[in-house]
Amino acid sequence: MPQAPHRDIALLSVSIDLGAGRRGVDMGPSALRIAGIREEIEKIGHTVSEIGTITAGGLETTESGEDVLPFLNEIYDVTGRTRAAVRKGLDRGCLPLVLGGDHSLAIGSVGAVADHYREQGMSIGVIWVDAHTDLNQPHTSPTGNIHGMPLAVLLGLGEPRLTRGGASVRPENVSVLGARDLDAGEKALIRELGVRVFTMSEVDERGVAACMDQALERANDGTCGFHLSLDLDALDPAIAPGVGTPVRGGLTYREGHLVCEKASRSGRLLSLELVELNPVLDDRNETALLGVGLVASALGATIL
Ligand SMILES: [Mn+2]
Repeated sequence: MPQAPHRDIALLSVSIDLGAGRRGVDMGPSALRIAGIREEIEKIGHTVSEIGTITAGGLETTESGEDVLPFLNEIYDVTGRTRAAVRKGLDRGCLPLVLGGDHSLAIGSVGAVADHYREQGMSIGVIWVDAHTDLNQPHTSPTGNIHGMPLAVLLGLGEPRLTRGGASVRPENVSVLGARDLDAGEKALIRELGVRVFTMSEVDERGVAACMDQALERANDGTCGFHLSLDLDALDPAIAPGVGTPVRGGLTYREGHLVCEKASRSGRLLSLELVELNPVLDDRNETALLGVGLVASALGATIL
């Protein structure tokens, strides 16, 4: 197996939990740093550049607003700042790694990566590893929480302030892996758009390797590479208790690692993020440590 080539990793913390229904994921980036994320990346042989810490207003002191979508204004602002920071990392030739924070931040991170490559005449794919599909729209969401909507936004659907009037990715280049808790509106949208969802049933049936290979094929078909969005709730809550919205029946430790190892081995990874870590619900930072290991695998750490 070839070693991952040396990269300069642009590390960005986005402390936000306003898109989630419960508090705590804003502390995710701190927990990941305590778990040694920088050191683990450097151990692989990469260098790390800090490109900033983005902090959302506190829930108690931020206007929720009168919109259907709670905290839309603040989330719009945070995703805008995330977008700018990730662009800065890409302009420097770095591979962006974003630490969250709730999944709404992906609107900014993936948006930035798509913009960056679109300006060079290229498009990107997305592999979304998640217990949910995050394909809700304001009219289909049972909660209104924006962290259930980012993938729809990236496909150009939903609140116009968040989509900024366009799509960042094409449905044929998007796959969700690990899903097991979908809302009715999301199921309808999946059929309508042709987004490929590798459910946990399919992972059980066919094996995670076959599913990930197919996700990689889609993500790389006609694109310059792909973004990997890792929601820690994709992993089974037995090994990842520190997440905001745990759902039973998730990926095992090794399945999670194999997904990340395959992402690395493809040689086509453009950027990634690790989101939805909730230290308040975690047990001695074990979910953060798990997340650090997954990121290391995605960036080229190998067993042998
Ligand atoms: Mn998610």
